[in-house]
Amino acid sequence: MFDAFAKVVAEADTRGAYLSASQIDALSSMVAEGNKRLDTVNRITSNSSAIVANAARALFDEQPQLIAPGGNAYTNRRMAACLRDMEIILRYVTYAIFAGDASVLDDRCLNGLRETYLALGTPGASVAVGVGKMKDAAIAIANDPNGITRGDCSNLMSEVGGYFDRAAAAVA
Ligand code: PEB
Repeated sequence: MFDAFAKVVAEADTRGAYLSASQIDALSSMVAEGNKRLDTVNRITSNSSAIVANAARALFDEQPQLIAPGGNAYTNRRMAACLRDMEIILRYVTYAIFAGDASVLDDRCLNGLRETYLALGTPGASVAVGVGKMKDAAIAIANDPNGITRGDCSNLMSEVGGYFDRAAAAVA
């Protein structure tokens, strides 16, 4: 598991090189913009229940077969497992945002997840749709200019979107 700093150090070390000026510049701007990152993690974390519940509702509206008898989220046990899975994925996305690196998401959440869903008979494509809905909600909440110092968060929001896309692509 890496964060953005450890990733750069590991990369330089495999080359036996000092950190390059561009690597230092990139990390120095990450530090300078760090409050945006922490605010983003904080906003997503404190709205996580709503993000998960609304995404699941929207998914089941679009794909009612999931909650019909015989569906993959039918019965409270499967519904609970489904909500729990979405919560786990969102939690790892917040870790990746915090670390500025996807490796924690890859190694601890996404690795083998497609195979798990295949084995369970859970439709990965539907999970991916749910993740996409969490992405939209998370970005809307994180990027809301109200109640916070205003600034340009476009790079950070595309980074955030990238983590959700990565999760969706891993199971689709
Ligand atoms: C992954 N999900 C399920 C299981 C596992 C995961 C390992 C099997 C064990 C169990 O049932 O608890 N666990 C989960 C995860 C990590 C982990 C992400 C990462 C670290 O450790 N059903 C639907 C939707 C979808 C869904 C499409 C969006 O209709 C999910 C939610 N996951 C779902 C369901 C089950 C499951 C298990 C329904 C239960 C499947 C079953 O028992 O039939």
